[in-house]
Amino acid sequence: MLLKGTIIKGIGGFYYVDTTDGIIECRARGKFRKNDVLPTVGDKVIVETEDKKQGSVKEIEKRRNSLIRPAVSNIDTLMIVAAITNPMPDTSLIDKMLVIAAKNGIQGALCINKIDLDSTGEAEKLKECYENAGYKVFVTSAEKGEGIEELKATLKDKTTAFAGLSGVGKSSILTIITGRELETGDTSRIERGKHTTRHVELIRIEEGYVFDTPGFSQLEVEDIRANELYKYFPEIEKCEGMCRFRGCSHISEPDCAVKEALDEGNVSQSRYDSYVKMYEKLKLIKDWERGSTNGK
Ligand SMILES: Nc1nc2c(ncn2[C@@H]2O[C@H](COP(=O)(O)OP(=O)(O)OP(=O)(O)O)[C@@H](O)[C@H]2O)c(=O)[nH]1
Ligand SMILES: [Mg+2]
Ligand SMILES: [Zn+2]
Repeated sequence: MLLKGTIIKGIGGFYYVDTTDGIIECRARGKFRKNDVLPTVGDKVIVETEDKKQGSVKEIEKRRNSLIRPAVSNIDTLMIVAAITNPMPDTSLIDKMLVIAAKNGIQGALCINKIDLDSTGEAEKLKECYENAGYKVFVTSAEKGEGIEELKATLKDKTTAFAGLSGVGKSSILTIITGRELETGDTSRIERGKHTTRHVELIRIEEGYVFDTPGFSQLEVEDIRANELYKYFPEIEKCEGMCRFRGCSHISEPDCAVKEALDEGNVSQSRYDSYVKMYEKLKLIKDWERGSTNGK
């Protein structure tokens, strides 16, 4: 028989598909590999099964979107989680993730966790920086249970992937939100380079879905032309058409509206630095080298 479902987890060549008849363990059939489409957690699929326990993925429905890091598909929001400390916020990584989300038509948002460890008001500064850039920002402490209700409210009727550095508290937050005991790890383990969450997992909550994903720190933005990068920085995009030169790179040209916004504090230095760093890297990539990072 054929059943419709959603891939909620993939481990060791098996995919676990949530259907109205329960969770079915599936081995992906060869043809998807040949087509270069790897089943991804979040995929809507059709499963063939005899006993409603084991089966095989027969078809993958066309995706709304997909990301490689974290490997998820069909999401509404990428909730980037950062910690005040242990580990320190990596704004360069956050900005790259926001660009990749926007490029794929996914809403980006930020969750600043571990605010119980904030002794210098760092959380407020970070919040202001990203709110000024146009993003929704949540401030939480999974340890103390603070800010979780506000965060939960934004997940309603949406599919949200939680992503970010290892140890920021993604699984800790999602343990509270889902009521599921997700594995969390102490920070000494993370300092040794060990991630706690090893697999992407899609979890149904009362009104919506959330993904817990493994932490990562390396990420490259490649499939964007340098001269289009500004579109994925909302506060820079606002300046479009206001510079003296058309096609201004907003880096070294005179009378640049973005540089003015930077001087006036309407574009933050760290966001601008991220823009410049990404721009310089993207400029080195030739068009023919630009592979698609979407959908495969
Ligand atoms: N002080 C404090 N510690 C926290 C908070 N949230 C999580 N932690 C701790 O941080 C450590 C890492 O938390 P995890 O939830 O495993 O982090 P993760 O982001 O899921 O990490 P990976 O699965 O490796 O990507 C654990 O020891 C948590 O107890 C918080 O709000 N405050
Ligand atoms: Mg985790
Ligand atoms: Zn400019």
